[in-house]
Amino acid sequence: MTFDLVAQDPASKARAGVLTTAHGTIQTPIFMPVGTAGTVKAVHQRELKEDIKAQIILGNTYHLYLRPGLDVLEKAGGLHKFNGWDRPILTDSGGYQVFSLSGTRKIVEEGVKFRSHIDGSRHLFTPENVMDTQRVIGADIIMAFDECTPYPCDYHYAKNSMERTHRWLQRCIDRFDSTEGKYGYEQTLFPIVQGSTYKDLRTQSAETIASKNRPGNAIGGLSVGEPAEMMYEMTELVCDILPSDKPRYLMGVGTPANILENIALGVDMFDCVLPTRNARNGMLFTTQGIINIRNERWKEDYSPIDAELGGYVSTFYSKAYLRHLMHATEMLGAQIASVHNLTFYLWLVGQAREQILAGTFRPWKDQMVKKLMTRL
Ligand code: PRF
Repeated sequence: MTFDLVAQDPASKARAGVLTTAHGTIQTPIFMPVGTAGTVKAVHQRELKEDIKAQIILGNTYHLYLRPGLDVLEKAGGLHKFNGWDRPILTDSGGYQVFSLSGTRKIVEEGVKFRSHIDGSRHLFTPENVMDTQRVIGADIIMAFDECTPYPCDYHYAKNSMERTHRWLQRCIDRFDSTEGKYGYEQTLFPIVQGSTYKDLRTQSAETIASKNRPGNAIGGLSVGEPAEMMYEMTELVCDILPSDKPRYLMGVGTPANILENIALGVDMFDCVLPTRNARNGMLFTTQGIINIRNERWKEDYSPIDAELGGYVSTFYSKAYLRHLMHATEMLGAQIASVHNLTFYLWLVGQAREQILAGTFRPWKDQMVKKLMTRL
């Protein structure tokens, strides 16, 4: 994997780059649609490519390991072959899902013991077996096994957890470096900065992660309920320590405004369930601001969902029709809303990139953040 920086905004820390993986290139800054169980919910591959213009999608080790399981994935030839997505894929390690999804879990030095949220069966994730699992899934970028601390988190818990995440990281690296990809192409391991909302811990974690000298780095443990200003403070501190010639990935972020603010601080990659999850509840992100399509206000609004955004679903279908589908709990409603929101997210990061290349990102961002936060 290689990363080439192509531009730097003069009035912020925003950068534009090109990330090259075995399954193609990614123009950064980029947003990665979340495809937890090997599918971006309610979205066809063809729509992902042609309408949304996704360049990379995310999968989850936790879900794929539990279902369909490693045998099915390995016999398919990996996740790319299984779901038909031939562009880059990144998998999260399970270090977050195991905490947010499984009912009972126990953290020990060895790893995390947990019960499946599907059938209650017992499992153990360790840094080693999580690397092996991600080798079987075959994503281009794989994530280290970490613990994402909750917010708020007391200092001693955060410190102990971070130190364990660092020990786990070394075990991930040892396993990753002594194994090979199963399908003949290169995979890359990204380590993850933790440290909760404590500046000294974040500094220590970012320095530790930077010292591992991997091709890319991630920032975890943020957007877990802390105020946005606190998240930006942590991102800025960490970005200033992580090497500038490597991509920086902020995990699980966020709203359109969060994404623009973090791009301004030097983040290159994002993922979040927000555009797809909220779409299914009727919340749409548009070029005019945020709308709840279920509201009475749109009942007889026959104008396109978002004429300015363009793209197939956003210009073809009207607000009134989508509102009707949502109220009738028609599946097509979830499909249209998901494609629209993802088209918007990919458009937004594409615009950010254009503005960085033109040297006008900072003023554009300030004005855009205000517009996008408007609730219509
Ligand atoms: N760690 C991992 N995945 C994540 C996170 C994390 O801290 C977050 C935090 N927002 C989202 N996804 N492994």
